[in-house]
Amino acid sequence: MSYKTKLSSRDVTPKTLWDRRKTLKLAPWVLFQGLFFLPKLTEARDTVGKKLKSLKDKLFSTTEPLTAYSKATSYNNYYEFGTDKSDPKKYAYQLEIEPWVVRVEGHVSQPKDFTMNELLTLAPMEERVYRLRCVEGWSMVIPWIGYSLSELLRRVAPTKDARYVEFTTVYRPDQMPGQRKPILDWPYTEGLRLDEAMNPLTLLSFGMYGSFSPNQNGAPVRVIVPWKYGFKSAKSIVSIRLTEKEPQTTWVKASPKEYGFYSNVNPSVNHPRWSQARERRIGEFRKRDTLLFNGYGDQVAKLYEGMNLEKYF
Ligand SMILES: Nc1nc2c(c(=O)[nH]1)N[C@H]1C(S)=C(S)[C@@H](COP(=O)(O)O)O[C@H]1N2
Ligand SMILES: [Mo]
Repeated sequence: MSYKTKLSSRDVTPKTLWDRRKTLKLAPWVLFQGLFFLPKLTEARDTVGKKLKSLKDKLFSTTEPLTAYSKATSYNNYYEFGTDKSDPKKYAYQLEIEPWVVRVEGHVSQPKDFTMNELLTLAPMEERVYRLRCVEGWSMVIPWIGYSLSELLRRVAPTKDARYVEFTTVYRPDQMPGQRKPILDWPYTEGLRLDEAMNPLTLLSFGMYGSFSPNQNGAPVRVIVPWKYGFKSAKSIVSIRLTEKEPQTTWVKASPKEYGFYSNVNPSVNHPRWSQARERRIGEFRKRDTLLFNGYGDQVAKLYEGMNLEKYF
């Protein structure tokens, strides 16, 4: 395999974040110049990162046209930065992603704090073009970069009591304006059953479109669970805990009638406020039919054999 990285944690610092600091030094001058310089400041806030090398995966990748990078990075749900779809891109630069440590704990034989450098070199990076569908009815096709979460979980050796995995997003109200309001019960947590987490489709992701992910898309590390509604794919993760009991999740706590623990994409089980039968692919005008398990049934339908998917929604 041609994979090689010797990335230091410095490499995770997006170049333009550094540029931003430089730009801020010029702030008094810019203010003096007047308002028409402001768009430039906003531009400099973008946290688009450095290139991140990967091998192209064909097995799991869709060949559908990609969502435009500009759309995928500016129309997001990341409530820690606000509930508006444009808030994450506006405010996510405030999150400091270096240094970063992910604690893997709970029912594992070898709990460990992983540094970003350890995570970035743990397994070969793959580019996987996945669909991600939001429960609100929009979807995107994104070339994510990462490797199967199972690579990480295998290394900590889950014990026989480990049946679920809980993901926790960073809690930093000083850097995340949405966390200063009681929008959700912070920090954001999500969960999967262990066999779902070990399914090769479940991606631990560091980048997209050939580069490290911008903050609004979950930098420096997140999961992508492409057969479930978008909110199952937790961003900016600091803890991965293996548990015996089904973990409480933020959305189930917020509204158990609307959000279930499983949240598998299912066109025949509607959300109380939204039909799940169809979806709008960002960048397209006409709606398309939503597919069971978001089209990943071949890989994941067997996980739910014999389960009533209306009860376990
Ligand atoms: N921590 C955290 N993770 C989150 C969210 C959030 O509000 N906070 N929103 C989720 C939802 S609803 C969606 S649709 C996806 C969107 O991922 P993307 O911005 O990378 O497209 O992120 C998910 N992960
Ligand atoms: Mo979503």
